[in-house]
Amino acid sequence: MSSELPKQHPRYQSLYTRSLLEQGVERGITTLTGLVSHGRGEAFDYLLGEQSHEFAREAARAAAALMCISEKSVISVNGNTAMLVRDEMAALSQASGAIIEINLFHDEPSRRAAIASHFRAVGVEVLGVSPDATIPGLSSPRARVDSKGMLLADVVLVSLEDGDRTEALLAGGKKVIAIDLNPLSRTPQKANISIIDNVSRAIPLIQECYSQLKGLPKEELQSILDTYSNPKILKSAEEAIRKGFIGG
Ligand code: PTJ
Repeated sequence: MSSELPKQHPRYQSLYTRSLLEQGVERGITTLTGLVSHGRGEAFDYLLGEQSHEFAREAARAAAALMCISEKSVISVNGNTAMLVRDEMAALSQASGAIIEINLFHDEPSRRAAIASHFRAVGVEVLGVSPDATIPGLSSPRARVDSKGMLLADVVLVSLEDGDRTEALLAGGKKVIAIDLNPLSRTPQKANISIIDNVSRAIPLIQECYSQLKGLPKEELQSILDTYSNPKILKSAEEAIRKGFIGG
């Protein structure tokens, strides 16, 4: 499908991204609901001018500082992010030592296996192929986790989902970094650090910041976190979306 897309089309990137998710559905990785979620994300991204804003950069820097300090970080992957940012997640995992764990809302063993083999194709082993534990206090299928993964983590990076798991992870004493294009969504509202940006740009942003911050003294990293205000970031993002993107 992607080979048929005209590269000179003004919306080529958008068409390419859609075709990736279409392939994800065909391969049993992405759900049909995932396509609906993507459409909602696209609308917000359009209003943001399809570019990373200062509020996303600031949040990505705080996220990287948190990952630098963290003892054990986990990057959570679902059916959309597996297709959109597999290579970027793999690179961030390699740079930071964070583990990648599958976590699904529409849970099917075949989807877990398909996502794991999609990562294995680039040499990455992920957790969550056969979940053997549950996140306490969470009734949704997202509760099903690997006992060696996010349950033991101090920092969890989540993208594109509803807020229940974030609340349960926070209640379990973990710090949550969220990536979501909708600042009004429950996940970014509840998370400690919310990157309001397209996941395709947000993961490379975190990685870029991580490379810059890695090796800084813990006090300097902590001061980035102490001066960070998530409510301020959410307010700036909402204002940018309400104003809409002009020109560029
Ligand atoms: O693979 P599964 O079974 O775990 O299911 C994954 C989906 C995405 C279907 C599931 O988590 C879901 O239904 O999510 P929601 O409730 O639709 O929330 C998705 C959020 O992500 C919305 O706020 C969208 O605006 C946002 N979003 C969509 N695409 C992107 C995005 N945010 C960042 N980057 C995107 N590319």
